[in-house]
Amino acid sequence: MKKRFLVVALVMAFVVVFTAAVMAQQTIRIGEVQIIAGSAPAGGGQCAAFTITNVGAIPDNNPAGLCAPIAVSGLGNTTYVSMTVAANHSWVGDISFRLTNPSASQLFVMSRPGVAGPGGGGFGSSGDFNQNFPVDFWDGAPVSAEQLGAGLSGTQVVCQANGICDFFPDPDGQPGLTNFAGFNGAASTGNWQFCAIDGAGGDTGNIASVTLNVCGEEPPNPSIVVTKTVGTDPTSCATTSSVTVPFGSMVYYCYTMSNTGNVTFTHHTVVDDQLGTLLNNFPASVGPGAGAFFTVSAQMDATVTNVVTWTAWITGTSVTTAGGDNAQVIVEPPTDVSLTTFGGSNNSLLIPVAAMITLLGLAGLYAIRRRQEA
Ligand SMILES: [Ca+2]
Ligand SMILES: [Ca+2]
Ligand SMILES: [Ca+2]
Repeated sequence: MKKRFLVVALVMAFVVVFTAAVMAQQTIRIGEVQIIAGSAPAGGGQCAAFTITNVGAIPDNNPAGLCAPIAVSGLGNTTYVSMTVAANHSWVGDISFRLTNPSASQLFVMSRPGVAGPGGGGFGSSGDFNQNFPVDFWDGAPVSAEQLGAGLSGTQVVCQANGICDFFPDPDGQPGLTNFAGFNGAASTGNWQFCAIDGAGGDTGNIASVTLNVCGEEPPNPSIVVTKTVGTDPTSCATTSSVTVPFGSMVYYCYTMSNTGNVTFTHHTVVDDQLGTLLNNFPASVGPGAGAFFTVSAQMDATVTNVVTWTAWITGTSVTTAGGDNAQVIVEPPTDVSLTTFGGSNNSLLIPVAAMITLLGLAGLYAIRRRQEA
């Protein structure tokens, strides 16, 4: 009989201790996830034109050439480039155009049309450039830049005379890239450099304007800012990260995520080091500039600091990021530690503890009586 009672007493003691241990912060309810509206530029594709004008005279028969920067910004990594040049010159076969991107990759778009290769003999195409008839260079154009001015007389103007105004790049043996697509994938932001080089003495000219048409795409930049707050108002997301409350009070934690990157997150996992996993692979679309929040209510009987980690990602991809924050609840100790104070309206969760302790006491008394009877 003694043994059986001992087991009962041990179980009861365990229940009392366990109940007290989990009562430091009783999770009552996890609120619904709410989306915060907002918008910011996403990392999609976009294009823009960048023009320089009155570029200057091309030094005659000088390999240094006339060079000028073209500032490009706001497009991310390059996905497309084309170039339009408005020039004046009396012998196009003297001229080469070279384009260099911000990371120093270069493309000879045109290299002395009609002169075979660098250092080749002859004088090339004798036609003229006129700024009123600009020429376009782009990958996929119907005619090679090496054919620019081919067949024209020495006084005819390229594009005006034959209607051939579009050319694909042809470095004709010059070092570097072979087409505009060679720039793709590299950062477009920064100074590109355009150079016009005159490779033979005699005829001269200038560059009126150059336009770069650039398309780009921002690389994915997953980024979030996580804020954890706590307060006592059940109807709003608190603005404070620390709160002091009476023993046994209900508090309301608010977990907020702000999307500060350029991707749209689709799923979320939120783990609180004290309250456990609050959201697990939760589906919610949160775009750039938008956000999400939810609240969790908990009844407090001890001071505690919670640390949250919010992980957001795009399902099916490797795009993921995480952020964290903490919040503190300071619990004022009860003014009277006797059992009689546990019955207050704010302390309803402590009633089971009092009941357990009372039961344990009664059981003890019962055991003592049985021992005396034995
Ligand atoms: Ca050539
Ligand atoms: Ca000429
Ligand atoms: Ca010349």
